[in-house]
Amino acid sequence: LNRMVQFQEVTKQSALHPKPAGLVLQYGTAGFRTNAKLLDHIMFRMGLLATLRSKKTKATIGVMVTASHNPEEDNGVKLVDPMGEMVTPTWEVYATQLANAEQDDLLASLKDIIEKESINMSQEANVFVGKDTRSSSVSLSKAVLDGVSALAGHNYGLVTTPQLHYMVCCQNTQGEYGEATMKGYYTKLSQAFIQLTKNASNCTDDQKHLSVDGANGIGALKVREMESHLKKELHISLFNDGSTGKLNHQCGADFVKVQQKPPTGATMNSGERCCSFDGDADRIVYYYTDSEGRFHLLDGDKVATLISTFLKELLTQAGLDLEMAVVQTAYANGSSTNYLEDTMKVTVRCTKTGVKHLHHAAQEFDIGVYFEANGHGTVLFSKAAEEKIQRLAEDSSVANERKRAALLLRSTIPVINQTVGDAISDMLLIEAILAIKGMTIQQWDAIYSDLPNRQLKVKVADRRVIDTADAERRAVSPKGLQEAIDSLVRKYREARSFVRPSGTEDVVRVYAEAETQESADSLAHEVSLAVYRLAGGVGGEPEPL
Ligand code: G16
Repeated sequence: LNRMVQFQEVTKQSALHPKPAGLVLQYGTAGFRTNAKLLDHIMFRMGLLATLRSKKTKATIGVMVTASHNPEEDNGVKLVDPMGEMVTPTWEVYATQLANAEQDDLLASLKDIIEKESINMSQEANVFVGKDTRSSSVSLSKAVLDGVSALAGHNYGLVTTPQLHYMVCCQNTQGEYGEATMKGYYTKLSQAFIQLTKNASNCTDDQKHLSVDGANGIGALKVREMESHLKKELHISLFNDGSTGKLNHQCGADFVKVQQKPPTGATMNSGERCCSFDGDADRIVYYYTDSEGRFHLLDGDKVATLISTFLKELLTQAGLDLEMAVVQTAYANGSSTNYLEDTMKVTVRCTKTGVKHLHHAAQEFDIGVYFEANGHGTVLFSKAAEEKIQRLAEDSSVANERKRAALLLRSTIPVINQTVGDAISDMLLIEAILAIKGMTIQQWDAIYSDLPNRQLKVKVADRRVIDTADAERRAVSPKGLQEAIDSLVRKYREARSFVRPSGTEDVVRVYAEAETQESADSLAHEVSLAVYRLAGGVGGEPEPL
């Protein structure tokens, strides 16, 4: 009977969230993403699916309503699995199936998933729902809750994406990872930060100052909430705080990374350290302008290098034999990969775009540092690694440099949000490392020099005609495209280029790097033309830069 009542409720509620007939959407790189007007039924159905996933795993599941770095008019939804990671790929397939079932087939599609996964419908469910600051997020998160409503749910309201991942993990580890409240999150991270920065000597007020671009989004609100917990150990000047500007418009991590220029709204003094979050605060990039007014970007690759250098030095000093690797994607600047492999001698892995792929690869190591060049990433410690560090830190026979290194490693772990990339947590970690190493942003930038690069987008009729292999570094279809790219790349020194269909926008992305900016720009343009001609471009041939 219980089950029947539930299904009746689904039918009743789903009528309030009807699917536009014929609309087909895919669960992409980070969930569903499109114009907010097309998403009401998707949200309702993801509420249903999250409830099923919760019953199946007997654990709390998260649903985050956000379109992250995409424009304010867009929205989207990502599902969060029990340990705070992205939902497992088989369930992405269910998500697409459920999202695209026509209104009359919804119940059948739901039952199909219940059967395939042998879900016990009388099992209790718990779903955490969060949303970003987009105006559409209010009604869309209500639609999610309607989907969950037959069962139990917890609405966190406004949170950053990584905060929601964190809450889910805390809840499912019965508090072992932390307390599943906002206060718990701020307290854990800020106390760890304060503890860690005690190891920095002679830190001046200037060095404690950081300018933060909040992308006019949720990250800005949450940095404000965090500040009082930091006990003046970090002085933050916040701009693009959402009070006037539009979300992600001419600001935020994606804008800064792709445009290679400062966000609007920034008041930057020369040499000053600044960073940008994206619209749901799971990415961060740093930058400064030099005395000649030149802009210097420190992207996810530079962040990964800084963090892995810091950790590797400590591991050596502590005499700990733990295998550390850095996980990147095809977008990683060639100079960063060379530096990591040849100079630092760390293992480097390359995966497809999407933090879920990097996260899994990083889990294979004692310590896995993963960052996409766009600034999305974190550090994972295996249980065994955490235990080894803990034991050494507690060992009273260990002294001096070894002891200090072990204690530092131990205090580093709780600053990090290991569930997913987190701009706030990454910011605290980077700030702590710079303070401890007594390093300026210029010194950090000088670790290696980026190869000039360019990212472009090409509109095509159907981006699915592009198929890639080798972690998206080669195009296997359409025919002739990879050969065309190869011959264009050969024209330039130190050049590399690849193309891939975006999973969050209806475009094909083009990346090129080369010895000079002129070469990178012209290679990117020529590859865009090849995509346009061979993959069904629309809207006119791409113009040169
Ligand atoms: C999402 C993913 C990232 C990915 C980015 C761009 O970021 O979480 O892993 O790099 O989309 O993906 P694509 O090139 O496929 O459009 P976010 O910050 O928007 O959630």
